Amino acid sequence: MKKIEFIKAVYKLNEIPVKELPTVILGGRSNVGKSSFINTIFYPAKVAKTSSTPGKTRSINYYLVENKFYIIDLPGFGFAKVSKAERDHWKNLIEKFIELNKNIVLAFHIIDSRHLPTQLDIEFNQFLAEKNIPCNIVLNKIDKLKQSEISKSVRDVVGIFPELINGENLFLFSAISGRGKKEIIRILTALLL
Ligand SMILES: Nc1nc2c(ncn2[C@@H]2O[C@H](COP(=O)(O)OP(=O)(O)O)[C@@H](O)[C@H]2O)c(=O)[nH]1
Ligand SMILES: [Mg+2]
Repeated sequence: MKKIEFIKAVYKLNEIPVKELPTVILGGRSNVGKSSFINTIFYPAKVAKTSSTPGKTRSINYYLVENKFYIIDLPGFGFAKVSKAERDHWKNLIEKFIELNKNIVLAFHIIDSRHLPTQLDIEFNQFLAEKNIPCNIVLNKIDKLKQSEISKSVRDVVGIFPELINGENLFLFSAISGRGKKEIIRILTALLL
């Protein structure tokens, strides 16, 4: 992956860029590591802003890769410290956006390997399945776990999402060690052909 450009931050559904290009979406809880994922995959370009303060990305961030496809960093869902009304607002916005966008070819759903998927993760996964959007689950922050804990995390997530097969639609990832980067790049490269 060479050329990536930040295109725009979208706050409302009528601000979506008009170019019809294949689109990859990136979803997950607030602070799970979506922006870090982009920076790791496209290193040395450091295009995405990361933050240790949860709940920062409040926009739909469009990146353009090699002028061929968009990759979109969605607002994080399920940050505990916001009101239910605000959580619902973001969940609705994300779902409407996905429904309106007919160019989505693939999703990466990022889940922190240290925690069980939440109800919102389950709902996001189901929503993508209903919309027939192929989804890869990325278990990240794997650098924080021992091997035995990694195995348990994989077992747990496969227990919740039985369609997952490690290495096929489930990937272990670390923005720190770069683990899993090759596999993700292989998937994205296929979109350039
Ligand atoms: N140890 C570790 N920390 C990570 C990893 N990915 C992200 N982080 C940290 O998690 C926090 C949130 O990351 P960010 O990418 O901003 O999350 P986002 O809200 O989902 O975009 C930051 O402090 C990152 O440095 C990872 O793979 N390993
Ligand atoms: Mg972010």
